[in-house]
Amino acid sequence: MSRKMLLPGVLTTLLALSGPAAQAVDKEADAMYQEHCALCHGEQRIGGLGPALLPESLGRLKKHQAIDVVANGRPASQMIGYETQLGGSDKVEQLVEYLYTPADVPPTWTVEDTKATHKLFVEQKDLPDTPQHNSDPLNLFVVVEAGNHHVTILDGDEFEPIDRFQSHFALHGGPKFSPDGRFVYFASRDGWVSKYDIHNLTMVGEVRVGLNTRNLAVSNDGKWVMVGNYLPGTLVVLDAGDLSLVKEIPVISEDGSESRVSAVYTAPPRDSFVVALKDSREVWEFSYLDNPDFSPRRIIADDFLDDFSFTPDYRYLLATSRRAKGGQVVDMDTGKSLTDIPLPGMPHLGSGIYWQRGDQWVFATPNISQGLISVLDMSSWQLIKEIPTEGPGFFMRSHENSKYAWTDVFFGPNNEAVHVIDKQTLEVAHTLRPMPGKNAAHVEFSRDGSHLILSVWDAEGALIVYNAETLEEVKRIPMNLPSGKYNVYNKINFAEGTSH
Ligand code: DHE
Repeated sequence: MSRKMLLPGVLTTLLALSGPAAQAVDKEADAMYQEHCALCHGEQRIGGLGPALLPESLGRLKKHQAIDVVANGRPASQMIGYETQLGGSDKVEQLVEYLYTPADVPPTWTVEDTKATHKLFVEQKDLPDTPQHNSDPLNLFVVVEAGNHHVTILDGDEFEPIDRFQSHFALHGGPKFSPDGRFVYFASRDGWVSKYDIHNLTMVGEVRVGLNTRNLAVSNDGKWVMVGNYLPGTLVVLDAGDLSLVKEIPVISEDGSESRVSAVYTAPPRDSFVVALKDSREVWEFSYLDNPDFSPRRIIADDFLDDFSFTPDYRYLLATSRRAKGGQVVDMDTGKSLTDIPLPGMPHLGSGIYWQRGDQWVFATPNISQGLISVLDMSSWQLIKEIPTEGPGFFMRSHENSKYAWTDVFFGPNNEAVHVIDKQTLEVAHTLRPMPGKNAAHVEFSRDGSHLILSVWDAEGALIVYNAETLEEVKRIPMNLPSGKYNVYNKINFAEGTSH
């Protein structure tokens, strides 16, 4: 089969390009790949029906896991096992080694490629504007199932699924909602952006905007979606209505160097997107009022700022700073760094939350490389406390109606534990081990904060619903690697205690 027959828009572009060979490619493995894998994963390994199989995309999959998938297949997917067809385990290992070797022609992605992938499954005007289900549309949870790449829409009162559908491979970052909560937008690590209608329980459309995507944000006027990419280093603006391409913005710093995008966030009170750049000492802000060209405002930072959280009014940005091996507070109005903050373990900052403690507002975040929660005073930016945990954590959550903040122990031997922290005393009030031996992580509260859902992040895991006050288990729903959960009301209100 000719290369151009498979993915015309994409491959024509790729084949026209050449680049320096990064590493000698194993010709025998390449032949195995072309015979058995290319049809679904693309002849240039950039993905097709199946995910991209490039080192840039496989970073999260350990080689032994890849060997298992190639040999035995992936349950509940179209990926079958290939050990026999390839001729034994040595061949499987040889093929996997090839997948982890950079391509001889560096992959590229262009505006034409994006346009060629754009699909609308249904015309929005043909869909009813009111919910076609009986659940409270604002108390639904969108649950990402990482194990077999599905999404469940869960009723937040009964905790019963009302829909379940396949997602693109490896969704990452929180799905983001239209301001009225009707639509939800997903980004996959492979660059796919999908739009789903929660009122009609139907997928509206999709488009692929890059080869390796970080996350997306939706403007608070509901008009725009901005997506940040590692590969290529671009920001992509889509029309939030039909996902058509509005603009692709190459990320070039003032000194002319290129950068990847770490993450993009919406700052509702500023009517802007704020972008963290991985390889540049700049923060970019895109106002979407009177800025039809989406020209960036460049804030020149003292350091490389990897990832952000914000104060509730979005006046101040809290960033992890590479040089300071901690954090920095940047005043978004003046564009000046205000102060360094002590964040010793390079947190997954988007996970930081804030709450009122007495008459003081505090910001708290887990740290990826140290088992402690950093709690800071949001007016003086002084460290109030480092709360020791049983290991480094990823996520933290609370709700304005709850006296507790929940955090996980994502890494290390104690990852079965979740800590429930008293928001006033800043002490660990309870430590739960919902499924001993299995990683418990990521919590989201219901709209009124009366209940919360915890993921047991395991192939034989579960969603566990707790009463937020008594901490009693209310329900357990078995699930394959449930990861993030997102409550519509909390998300569209940028509620206290949840991620933005
Ligand atoms: Fe995430 C959110 C970055 C690894 C699961 N992650 C985010 C966000 C950023 C980020 C910037 C906030 C954007 C947003 O929500 O729109 N994550 C990174 C990394 O840099 C890191 C450490 C390495 C990487 O390869 O990307 C990383 N993240 C992971 C994982 O290994 C996790 C645990 C599993 C996975 O799916 O890859 C993971 N990240 C998540 C989840 C969110 C997230 C579930 C959304 C959290 C939320 O509640 O909003």
